[in-house]
Amino acid sequence: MGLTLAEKIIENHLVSGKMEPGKEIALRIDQTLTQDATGTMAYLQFEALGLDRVKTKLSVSYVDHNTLQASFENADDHRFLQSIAARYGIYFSRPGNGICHQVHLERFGVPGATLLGSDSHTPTAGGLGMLAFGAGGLDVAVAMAGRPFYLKMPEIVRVNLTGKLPPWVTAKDIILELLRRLSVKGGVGKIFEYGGDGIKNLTVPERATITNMGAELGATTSLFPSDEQTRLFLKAQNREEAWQPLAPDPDARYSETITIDLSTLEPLVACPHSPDAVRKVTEVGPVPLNQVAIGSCTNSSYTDLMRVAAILKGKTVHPNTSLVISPGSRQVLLMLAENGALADLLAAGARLLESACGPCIGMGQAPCSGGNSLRTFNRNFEGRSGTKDAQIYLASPEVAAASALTGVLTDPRTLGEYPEIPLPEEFIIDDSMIIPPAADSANVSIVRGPNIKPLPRRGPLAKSLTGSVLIKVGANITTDHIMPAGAKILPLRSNIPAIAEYVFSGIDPGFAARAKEKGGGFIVAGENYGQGSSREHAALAPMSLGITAVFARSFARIHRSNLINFGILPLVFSDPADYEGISQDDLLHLGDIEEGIDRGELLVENKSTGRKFRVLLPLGEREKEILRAGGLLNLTKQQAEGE
Ligand code: MIC
Ligand code: SF4
Repeated sequence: MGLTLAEKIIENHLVSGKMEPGKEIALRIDQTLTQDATGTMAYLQFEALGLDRVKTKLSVSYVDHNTLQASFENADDHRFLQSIAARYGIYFSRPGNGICHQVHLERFGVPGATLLGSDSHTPTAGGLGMLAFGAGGLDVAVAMAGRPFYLKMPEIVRVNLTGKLPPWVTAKDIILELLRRLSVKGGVGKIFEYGGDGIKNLTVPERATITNMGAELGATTSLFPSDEQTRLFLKAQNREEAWQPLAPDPDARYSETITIDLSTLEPLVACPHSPDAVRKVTEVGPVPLNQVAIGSCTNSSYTDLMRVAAILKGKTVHPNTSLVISPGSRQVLLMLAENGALADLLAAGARLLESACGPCIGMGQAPCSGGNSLRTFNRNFEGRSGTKDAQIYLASPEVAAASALTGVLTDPRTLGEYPEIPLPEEFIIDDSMIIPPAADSANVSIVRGPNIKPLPRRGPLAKSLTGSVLIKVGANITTDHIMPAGAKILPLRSNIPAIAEYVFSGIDPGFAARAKEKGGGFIVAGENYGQGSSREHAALAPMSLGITAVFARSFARIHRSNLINFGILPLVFSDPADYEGISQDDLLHLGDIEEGIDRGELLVENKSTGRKFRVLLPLGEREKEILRAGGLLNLTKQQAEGE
């Protein structure tokens, strides 16, 4: 029987386990990436493992999230990251060089290799035929130490793209269509492998828009084959030697096949407050827009912004709408500057931001109160923009540019002829903002400012747990709800005691105080708890407040792993109805934790109501070991000492 492309790459990197869906597998990781908001913790953890140098083929540390520098914290983090990169053999992409996923695609990605990144959109590199996963910082630290990455073997779904996109309909509309069909839970436990004759016209940046937003489906990752388009992109990046052709076997077997006829698609938009609330632009109608924001790791490539420039050229942004543009990388920005497109954007009234995540993570450009903002980004969770009551819509750069001119949500097909922008034959190559690892790394001293606080540690596994339900939340709670980001909170990512004050602050400002007063306790949640970002702070900060278990109807993959990594029990209601029987402040008791970990099941007593119920704790062997050791850091150290 033939293999899918994902299976071929997995087979090449398999350290242990069998490629059977649901079974635990361990994969050798070739490359890692971190960004600053998750990187500081990842490197503190790597440091705690006591190695002299990273053991990957390539590791890159990017600075793209915390670049506002409203106070000293961000700059302290940057300096720490630069010194630690030099010390441990890591490339350092300086602030201003661009968004990690965009730059990685341009300068480092390799078809057929594995990539682990401490950011949920790491699968962007799948657009280049790379098998790329998002994970918590600690998982990345462990991979930098040369140890494998463990995951459950996903099911492989084939997404068959047929036909050709009509003018003004884009790669963003393909992934929005999938979100419309499958929802933010539709990809859990799955790899989406793209194929069909429709892919041959999609360039690597377009493919990367699709694999990037596969994260919003909850997918483990997404993958395109490595073909002529891949070769052209790598050649234009002066990296043709990294290319190899890669494709699934003709008789590969997939768990499911989804077909999208590209010629039937229309411009789509995700409405507030979820990336799967997708409708046709024509159906939603002319929503007035206070802001249009173009950028983010989803849609800020050279070709994206060239199309935007072509649409705006000679015109003026609507007086009621603020247009902000953050180019994905310095390469993109340099090219726009050299060919004059930047002048067209500025002349039209665009406000230029630096090449970074910016408004996507609430780092500035918060919309006005109650305002509507149309963005080319990938997430529109409530409050993420920095304005609690703002309404965020997600669409393609073409829809965004057309709407910036009219001031209302606009179908770009009304603009006439579509500006065809081919992939350039050569990108401007200038890696001077990427600092290679120091040659005399052993002599580099690591610089720690006052914002770099020591790693919080946790004790061994408890025999039994008694505590209060500190909060009860509904379904699809994101890590932005648990551990918000934005200009005020994000600078505290290296300072767990300080950031812990903000756990659940957007939905329950009293949470941290209550957790401290009660000496910790439990969280109760509905389905898909912890979807969205990979930030391990959504586990680490609750851990530091004494959270020892989360009861949920189901968990999102990365967050579940993060909870386990920090020794927090991710418990699943065996009868989903038991969720209804619990209230905030109920006192719960869990006995015999160790046995529960072995058996994958625990008995819970609700001391407030007298009810008893079962919860499931389905764990792989490795996950059991992590929990028994009191977390992944403890386990990795124990293993290293035993060798
Ligand atoms: C995001 O898009 O939410 C982030 C910010 O990039 C996160 C990482 C983080 O919280 O630092 C992600 O996607 O993993
Ligand atoms: Fe940055 Fe936004 Fe991409 Fe996250 S989704 S990496 S915040 S641009």
